[in-house]
Amino acid sequence: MSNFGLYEDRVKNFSWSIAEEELEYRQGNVLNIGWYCSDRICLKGKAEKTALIYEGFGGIRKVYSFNDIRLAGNTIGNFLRSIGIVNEDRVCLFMDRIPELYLSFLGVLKIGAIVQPLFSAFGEESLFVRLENAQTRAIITQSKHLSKVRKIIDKLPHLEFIIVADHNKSKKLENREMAFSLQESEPVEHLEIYPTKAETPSVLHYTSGTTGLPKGVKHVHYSLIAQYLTSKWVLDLQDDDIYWCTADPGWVTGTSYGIIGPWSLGITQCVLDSGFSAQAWYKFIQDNKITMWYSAPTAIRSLMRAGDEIVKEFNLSSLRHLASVGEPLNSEAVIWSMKVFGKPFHDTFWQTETGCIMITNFPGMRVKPGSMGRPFPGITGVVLDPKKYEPITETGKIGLIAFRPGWPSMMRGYWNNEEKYKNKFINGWYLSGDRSTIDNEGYFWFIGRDDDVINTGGHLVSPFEVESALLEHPAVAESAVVAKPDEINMEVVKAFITLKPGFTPGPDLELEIMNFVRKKLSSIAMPQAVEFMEKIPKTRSGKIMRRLLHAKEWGEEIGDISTLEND
Ligand code: 6R9
Repeated sequence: MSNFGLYEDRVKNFSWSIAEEELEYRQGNVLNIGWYCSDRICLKGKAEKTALIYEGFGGIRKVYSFNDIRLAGNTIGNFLRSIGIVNEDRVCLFMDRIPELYLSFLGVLKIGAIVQPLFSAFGEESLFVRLENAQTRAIITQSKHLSKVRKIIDKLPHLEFIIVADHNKSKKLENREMAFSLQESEPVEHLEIYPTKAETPSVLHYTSGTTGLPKGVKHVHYSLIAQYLTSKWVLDLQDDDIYWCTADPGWVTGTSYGIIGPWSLGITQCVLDSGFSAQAWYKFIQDNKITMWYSAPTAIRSLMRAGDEIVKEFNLSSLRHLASVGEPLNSEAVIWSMKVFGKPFHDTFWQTETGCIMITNFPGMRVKPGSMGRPFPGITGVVLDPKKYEPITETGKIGLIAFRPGWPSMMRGYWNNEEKYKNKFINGWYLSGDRSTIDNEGYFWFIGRDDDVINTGGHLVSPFEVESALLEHPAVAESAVVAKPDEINMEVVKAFITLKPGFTPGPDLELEIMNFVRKKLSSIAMPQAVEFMEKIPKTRSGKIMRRLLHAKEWGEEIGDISTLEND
């Protein structure tokens, strides 16, 4: 077989109608992701097949069949409808990775409302800007996260319903709060599915850019077509697989490939919601006989650091296929996985905006450690000259990764931000904002982002958002935030700060400032390092010169500083 195996055949004979036919979808018909992920699988004779295996803290384990998730989706959908939630209302899911999160996802979609999943680790400020931007009407959360919602509720007149999924009856609920218990509700056998069409909005994911507030990436139900086919062909999901996607649904990987892809294929999937440790992860794979594992480079690097010996304490022979996403997957990690698991992690490159995997090491194709692979069949991916915005034909030259729009799961817009959306396109290309080279066999080699966004452990953090949060601290006069190199997370957040008169730099203030950002935004966005400065370097027009600080952190050439403001 050639280096590319099945890949070239699939490229040659490709059409998205392959997925449409397999899903028995005809253009113009009703298309509802919630229905496809549960009701349809039951109708195909898999009602009793396990859909979800959940393990939480303290060894709690729950198992749901496809019929169980169908009923739960109906019950939640019915409840939301009963309180007045209608199609296209935004319903935020703000929960840890408990089963209710996954089941509510289906319920919201079934009634035609839009799901807005957010990390439960978010602090009140991160939560507020996203709920305000989306004008969210309802939020489903847990008691433990209620205090964060209560802090911002007065500033959110559109947020009419705060639904608590695990309410303890001895505690008093406040205005707009209500309890909803799935266990105590009568299961709803028949729910009228809202007749969503291909272009009806489905999921709203927030992602961070360099400037401005986070953007709401709008997806539609038609995204299913691409998420289904990429799950089948790239993640190689097969009927008897036990699949584990380690991503939180607050991140697009946790919805496209942690809910929609696998369930639309009728695959059994596992969720582990008990934090990270090499021991716990290997045990989870062993106990559940996981066959397909989709994870991220930071986790893989942490496992590498835990060492090879610990791997031998577990029986991981069930593993058949491995894949990774979110950050550059270094060649060492691929080589290590060959050594300890006997198979490589297959890198996949994509974005919240693309909704599905775009560039990948296709199963059967020769993996070149350190390369992201080649575009998924049907995807036209190129690197563009950064000045002319035309495809670079020379191999090995750095350009901007761009795609020809038109695949089913492409975002349909940024929520209420037409201008930012328009700026993502040029000469008929969608600009990813990343840089890469392409080698003589068409493999993409990631170089870096083309903006200042920080990718820490796979999470995108906007320097602007952290700078804004820092400015709210009483001691901070000015701040500039850049990425700092880190062995495990690749990048972490570093803040340069000038202080207001009367404040003295020191470790106590440093900790206080770090904690301040953690509470406001999240532990992910919290600066891992703080450096106090006399003056923040700025351009003559007053823009923070992050590039200069970044170069200093990474020991790189500083380049042109002619626009640097003088004293
Ligand atoms: C799915 C997801 C997108 C950004 C993307 C790029 C980085 C993703 C990558 C990768 C190198 C890979 N990224 N996959 N970098 N190699 N295989 O990650 O979505 O959170 O929107 O991030 O992540 O910079 O532009 P999102």
